[in-house]
Amino acid sequence: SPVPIPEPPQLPFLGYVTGIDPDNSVISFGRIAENYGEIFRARVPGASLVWISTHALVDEVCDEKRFQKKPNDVITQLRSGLHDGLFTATNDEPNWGIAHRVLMPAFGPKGIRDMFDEMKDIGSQLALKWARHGPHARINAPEDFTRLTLDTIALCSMGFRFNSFYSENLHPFVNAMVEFLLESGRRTQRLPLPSFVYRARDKIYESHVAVLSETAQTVLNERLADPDNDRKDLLTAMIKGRDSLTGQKMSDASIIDNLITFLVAGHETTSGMLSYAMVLREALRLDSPIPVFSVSPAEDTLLAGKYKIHKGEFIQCLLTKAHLDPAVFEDPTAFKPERMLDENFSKLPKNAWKPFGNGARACIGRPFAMQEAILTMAILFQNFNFVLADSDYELRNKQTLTIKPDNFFIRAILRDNLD
Ligand code: MNH
Repeated sequence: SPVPIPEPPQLPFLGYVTGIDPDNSVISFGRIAENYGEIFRARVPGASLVWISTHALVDEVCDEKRFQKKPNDVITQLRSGLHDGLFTATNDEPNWGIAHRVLMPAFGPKGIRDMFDEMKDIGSQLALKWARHGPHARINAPEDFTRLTLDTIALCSMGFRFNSFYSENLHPFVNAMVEFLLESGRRTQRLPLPSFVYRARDKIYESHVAVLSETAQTVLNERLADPDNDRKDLLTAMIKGRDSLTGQKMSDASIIDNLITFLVAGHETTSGMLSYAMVLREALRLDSPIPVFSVSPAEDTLLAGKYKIHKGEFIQCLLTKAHLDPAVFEDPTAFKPERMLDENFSKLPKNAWKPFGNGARACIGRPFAMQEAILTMAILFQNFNFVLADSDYELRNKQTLTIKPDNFFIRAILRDNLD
């Protein structure tokens, strides 16, 4: 029989808005989870969220017959720039299916292998920069990894060079994207005040969105004007590909949405993973760059046979907790890469490691991200030894939209490769 889902007390009208740190909402919800256990319900203005924190519950909601992705508040905000692109689309929007079927082959083993040389090109730029800075320079690792991942996804997916390692001033797209992501996050935490209060912010937000779409439109136009270009990249796949189900081509608007989607979804995440890493799977378990994914039941249902969840309600899979479930991981907060060696990894219980989300709506860029990260790690460890720039540094996480280490500086010492 149903048992009530615990619900922290809330202020009238404002939901939890005032109790949640808008710059660190995931950490705030994580704290609530520590007090309330495997499940709690939180009402925010206009929505009811059920937060789950154990492997068993996450495993249950990964059953796509009962639960499907439902874009949460943050993802819904991102639609002002990304519309019905792959990441932000709802399951029933036709452009999701079309883009998914057109792009899946391009993200297959051959497509990703063909990107190797261009990934190496950007990785070498990073290594050269660190080598020339010398062993004493304080390197802001997350920042340089962000240059790397942004340049890599832009070059590999659309043949566009941001040249972030060489330019004094980054391309306007970069600032527009960063501000767009930050403000999208802040918009989810807005107080229910009259809209004029936010008008100035909204105007700036719209100008950033315009820069994103104008840049993508320019990249598309240049490619269309250059029919002899024989690059086999994601942009070509989108221009030439046909949906295997309907025979349709992707519309220009959908191509632009997905170009921006790749730049957005493809750089912060991978850069976060690299910043935490040595050893990628364990880094993703302890610090998932996307720490929450959201699903929703198609019908009223009982979770664990006892928690009543209503149709349409959000279920927030809180990976910052579920990835630390002691029922699955011994000594769960310890960094033990050996637990992710292939022979152990393949024995993990189903759905115990979900940094790339679930099912049909899981990350399409996973093989891209893993090849890029492994290649970069190889280049870096072949050439450098690393030390913390601040020997007493303790890891703190900072949330933008994704999670990255805060204030994390390293020094890169060239290895003597002659012996
Ligand atoms: Mn990625 C979806 C994590 C790298 C493009 N990505 C997702 C989801 C997670 C995720 C989690 C599911 C979100 C949800 O359920 O709402 N992604 C990552 C991580 C990395 C990453 C942890 C790196 C590490 N992602 C990349 C890269 C690209 C990319 C690189 C592009 C090349 N991701 C996407 C797209 C989607 C997605 C596109 C949406 C897929 C879909 O729903 O069809």
